[in-house]
Amino acid sequence: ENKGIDFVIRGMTCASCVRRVEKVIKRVAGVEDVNVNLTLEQARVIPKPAIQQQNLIAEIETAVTKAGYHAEWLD
Ligand code: 9UX
Repeated sequence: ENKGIDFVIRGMTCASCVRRVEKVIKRVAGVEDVNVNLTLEQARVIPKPAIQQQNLIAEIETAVTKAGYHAEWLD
């Protein structure tokens, strides 16, 4: 089983924002794939197998913050 991990993403206002956020999330080790939805202000991350979810969540939140946006895990 490899369920997606969902985040609220704040601060995106255009399609280039979406591409930026997708790019920084994809660069996080442990991320298999990501899809960002501007309208919903959400990202769905597919983790690589056998990745510690809590570590991955923290790393994604940090990476998105460094890019100038805000990510918050959707429990
Ligand atoms: Mo679009 Mo987003 O011109 O930071 S890239 S607003």
